[in-house]
Amino acid sequence: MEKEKKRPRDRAVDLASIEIIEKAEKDGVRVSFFRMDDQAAQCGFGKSGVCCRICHMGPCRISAKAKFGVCGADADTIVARNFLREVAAGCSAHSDHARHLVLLLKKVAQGKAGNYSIKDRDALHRVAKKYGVAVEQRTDSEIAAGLADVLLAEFTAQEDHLKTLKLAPEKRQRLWEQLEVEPLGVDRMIVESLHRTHMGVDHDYAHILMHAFRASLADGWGGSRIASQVSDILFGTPVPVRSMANLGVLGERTVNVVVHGHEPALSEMLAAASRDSEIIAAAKKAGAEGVTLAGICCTANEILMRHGIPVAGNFLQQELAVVTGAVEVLIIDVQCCMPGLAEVAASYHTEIISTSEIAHTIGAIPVKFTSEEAYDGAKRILLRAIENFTRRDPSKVCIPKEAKPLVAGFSVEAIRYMLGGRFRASYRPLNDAIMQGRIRGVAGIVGCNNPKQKLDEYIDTLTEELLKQNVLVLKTGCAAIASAKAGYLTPETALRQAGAGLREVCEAVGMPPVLHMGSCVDNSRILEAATEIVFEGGLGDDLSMVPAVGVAPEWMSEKAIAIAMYFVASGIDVILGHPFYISGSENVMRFLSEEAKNLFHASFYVHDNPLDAADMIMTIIERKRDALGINQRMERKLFDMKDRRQLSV
Ligand code: SF4
Ligand code: MSK
Repeated sequence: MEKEKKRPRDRAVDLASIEIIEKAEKDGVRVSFFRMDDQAAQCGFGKSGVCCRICHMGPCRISAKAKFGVCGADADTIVARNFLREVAAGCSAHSDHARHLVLLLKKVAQGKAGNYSIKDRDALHRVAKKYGVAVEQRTDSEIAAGLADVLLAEFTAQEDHLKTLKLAPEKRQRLWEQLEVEPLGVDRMIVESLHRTHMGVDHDYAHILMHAFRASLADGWGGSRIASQVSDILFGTPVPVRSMANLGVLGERTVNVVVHGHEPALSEMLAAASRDSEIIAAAKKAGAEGVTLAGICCTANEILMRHGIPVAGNFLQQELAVVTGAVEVLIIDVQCCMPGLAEVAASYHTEIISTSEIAHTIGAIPVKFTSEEAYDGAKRILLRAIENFTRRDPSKVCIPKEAKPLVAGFSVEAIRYMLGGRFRASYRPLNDAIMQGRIRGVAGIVGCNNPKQKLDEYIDTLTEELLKQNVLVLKTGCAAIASAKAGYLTPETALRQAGAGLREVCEAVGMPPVLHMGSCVDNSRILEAATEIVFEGGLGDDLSMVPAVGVAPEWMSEKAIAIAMYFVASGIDVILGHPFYISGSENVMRFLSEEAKNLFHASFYVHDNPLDAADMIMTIIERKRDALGINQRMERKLFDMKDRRQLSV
């Protein structure tokens, strides 16, 4: 029997996406949702992780008939090796992103980086001190040069453990030491992952998985943490900022330039150049009212957090933006940029411009971008978009009306100021609210979209449910954009959904209950916020004791696997909306769900239903509260004026 055809409203929850999926159908354009249908019967061996093509005696696949590959590898070895390779790829993506930023910091220090500069001196000094780089009697350039060298050594260290590990709670550092999972240099950890999984090297699934945890720590406490810190130095530490999200941010009468990918360096320059009087005059001359710069995925998050540039959409909306027929130029760099974009763009006037040396796409126009002349390069791209505006075909244009207001920009520092005020900035009010039970705990909802799931549905349902249950929600990546589109990133809407305790605390300190903390590399900020909670005191002396959970509801990328692994290795339980490709090995599954608990005091849970996930999250949070003894204390304690005053400092 033929499978029932999916309707656009079965594929997405937001009206803008539904409208444009319908348009894609009418225009006969194949976007990811339809290509997913073509892949309907996905390979069972691949899904269960038992397909091995690591050497050319294979490919081998494990089945009831063939329990071993040609070399004798069993399902445990093959599944674990494939898994480690995914983790390594995820770590490499974040870490290469970080490396480019550190190299840019070095160029800035040398005065060789064109219009780039140190935007946030406080961040420079703050980070330098954390890494033991002298700041007294030194110029900013000298500090930046010293810091860049220390951070570059985090990638290349051969025998020393990552310095960034020292930013973790003491108890967690001791645990990593005891388990021998303290990573050496990031590059070494990734190279070693590939070596270990080469044919005929590491065959013990548990040993392989321990290295997967170790490599992931090099990402979470190394690459990702470094990327966030250096971005703050170069582009500014985010503070709360208002903006809009969804395809409706595109302009009917403006030149629409959409940036997509992950690296913030070019988009920072585009943000500045789009306000250049020469560019505005050129746009007007071409018959447009101006230039609209908007973002997709995590580049969107980077320039949203720092400039309030609007967000056109999350991962599965990248092609939909093109299908509106109203995008003059879509600029891509690295990670999550679909190769299908060029084919979709061929049906419209949109030009796809790729700017990363390491990422070319057939059908996209490669434009070399150097830091030395980044501003002029950004202007050239904008002028190209303006020229292309004259080729826009009005008969093909359909811009949905939907765009929701939002507040983003919640860095760890911004949260500290909001909680305590400028002069008494502190996480104390948050810790107190958790101890008193008004906030039950914290959930980090992160990650991508995946056409296997209805776009944003799981993320939105889970967010709504956790707010009701008085859980403070931290967001990054495409999950944050989903919440923006659903209206949860405005304090007003989210507060209406929040339970009484959470609402009371958020109103008292002037903080929304859903906090957008940045891009997927900024998941390190969630770890940092959890670490602040530990340092503040009263909620245990390790991350595993804090009533906090990580969730990746609609994840798809290898980076998401690396993130999930470093959360667990840091002591924070992770709920996945769908499983890893490991079901072919009972041992690997047991190791990640049970043994990890013994080792790291955290593990993985899979729930394909968001309400079941919410139940699991509440169970974990309440278990941790019980272990801390704060549930009993709360029963005895009535709120008094002193408590309230503490919350409003
Ligand atoms: Fe097959 Fe072993 Fe080669 Fe993998 S490494 S392809 S299991 S022979
Ligand atoms: S962009 S990794 S789809 S969050 Fe960071 Fe979104 Fe996931 Fe890419």
